[in-house]
Amino acid sequence: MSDLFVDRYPDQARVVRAAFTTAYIALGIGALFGALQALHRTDILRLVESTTYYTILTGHGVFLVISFTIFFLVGLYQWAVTDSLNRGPVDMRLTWTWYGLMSIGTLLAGIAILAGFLDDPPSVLGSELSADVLFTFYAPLQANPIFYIGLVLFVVGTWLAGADWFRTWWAWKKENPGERIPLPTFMVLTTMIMWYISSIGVAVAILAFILPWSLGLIDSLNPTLTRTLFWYFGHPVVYFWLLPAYMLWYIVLPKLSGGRLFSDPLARVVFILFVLLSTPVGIHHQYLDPGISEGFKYIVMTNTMFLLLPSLLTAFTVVASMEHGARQRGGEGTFNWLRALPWRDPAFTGMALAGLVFAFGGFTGIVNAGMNINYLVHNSLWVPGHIHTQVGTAVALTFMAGSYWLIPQLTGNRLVGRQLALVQVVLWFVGIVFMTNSMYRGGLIGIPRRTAEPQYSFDYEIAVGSIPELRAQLAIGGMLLFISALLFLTIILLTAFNNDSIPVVDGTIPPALSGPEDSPRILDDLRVWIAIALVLIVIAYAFPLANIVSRGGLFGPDIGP
Ligand code: HAS
Ligand code: CU
Repeated sequence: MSDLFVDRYPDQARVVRAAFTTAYIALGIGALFGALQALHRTDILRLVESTTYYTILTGHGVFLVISFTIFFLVGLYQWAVTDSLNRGPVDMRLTWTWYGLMSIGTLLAGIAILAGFLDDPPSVLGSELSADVLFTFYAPLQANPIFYIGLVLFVVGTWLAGADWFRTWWAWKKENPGERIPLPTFMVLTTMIMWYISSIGVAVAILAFILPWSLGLIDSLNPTLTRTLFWYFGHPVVYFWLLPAYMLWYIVLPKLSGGRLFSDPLARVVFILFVLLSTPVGIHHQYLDPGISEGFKYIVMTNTMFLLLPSLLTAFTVVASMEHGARQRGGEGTFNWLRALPWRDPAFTGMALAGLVFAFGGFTGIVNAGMNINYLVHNSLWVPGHIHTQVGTAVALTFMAGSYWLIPQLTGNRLVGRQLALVQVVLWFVGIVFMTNSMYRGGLIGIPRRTAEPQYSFDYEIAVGSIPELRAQLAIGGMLLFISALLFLTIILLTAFNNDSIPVVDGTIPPALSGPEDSPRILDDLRVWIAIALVLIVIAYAFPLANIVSRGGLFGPDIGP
């Protein structure tokens, strides 16, 4: 029997392919919207009215950071659990159920958003079908109920996916008593624990307040409360996008570099730290919100600074693994080993460039997290700069690079156009450098985010360039990213149909240099970490939430008749 995943687990490979296909379709739509925005904002080409800009902006956000990232995640995690436990799910019907729920949810939310393009949208469930509420969708912006119903189905789908993987792991545990959890599965389980704990926030916000309000069942809500519940979920969700990329950096990148993961125990500690610290930090998105006192914001700032630790540990472990690989390949010297890395491999180069960009995005995250300096950058174009280096490159480029390695194993087909794939990942890197450089600099001089009409056409000379120069950079960068996304989708499509070929890819994962046996077993005792995580959340949120509700009421202030 061949070693290929598709030959060992044909049924599971089918689900992973389905999830990836949905992710790629979302990527295509999101990328198109991104290109339209870049040209619109910079006033280079305006294909839509400025009011429709917000439909496009919502679609860009939702299709990319909710559909693309999370469908890729479930595909990747399905692969990781199956491959590392060496067994399929307990019941494939559950697997297809979560995929189905997530797809129906996406379809409903997508239809609600796209209806914004219609001149005369139909009325559904008592209001006009539209959802121009941006990907952060908190009140007072209101969408048609269909949008929220879609989101709820989608999230329930992800919960069932997690249940599916936990069930598979429990079955494996019975068959393999006393064994350590294989690292990829450990990563899946810890990510899902973080997701269960944090997505409760958005579920409560939607089911208890926003959906009834949009259906007309209640006529007011407390916006600070729904915003706080949103951000309770809104920070951890960024790690829900990031952790599958981390999985590829820890599991696949060391191998592609020609070596082995430096330390399995450190990787486990990193994922545990994300379980503990991802949630009690959400208020760092609300430093400028009135209604939450400074003291609570200060606690959250401290937590956020601690949360840098797992990423700094990752920088160390992943680069150490790359260096080990380079030295196995004959690399020498303090920095010269970098030249021994397999730079002609698009999967490797894409992930390495994504990591490099992530370092810069991480530094801007530290700027965001500072309570005082946040006042300078909040709601400016700096924030989309941060978003595009983080989820738009660290995550998206890693997923594309990872696809070049995974798709041949999932289809049994050889990757089409390896050279072109290399061009594609480099093009993304160049595009993002142009675009985010412009966004960061524009943000620092006060250009706002989320507007179709950034009124900055006056002749404002700054030391390093002018407004027209910043605009040109943004537009050029945006176009390069769009071309790169199209190239990626073309390569994947051609590969999917490249049937009569032999895939030349080795899907085996070598063991870590320092394995799980070098770490205490308590790392695998997930209950301990869940308990500590919950305590930290109570400390960070109990008082602010009580405060917000006591002042503004559960359903908004009682302002009388
Ligand atoms: Fe953030 C806003 C703080 C990480 C996403 N963030 C956002 C928003 C998004 C987002 C979408 O404190 C906007 C939300 C909105 O619409 O309003 N963020 C942080 C901090 C981190 C951070 C402290 N963010 C992320 C990640 C995201 C993401 C990851 C998506 C995936 N962020 C904030 C704050 C705000 C914010 C405030 C609110 C701003 C405002 O005012 O609105 C940290 O997790 C970052 C830690 C990272 C590092 C980097 C370590 C370096 C590594 C590289 C290794 C190198 C390799 C390659 C592998 C310290 C790991 C080597 C290559 C060779 C060639 C050798
Ligand atoms: Cu955050």
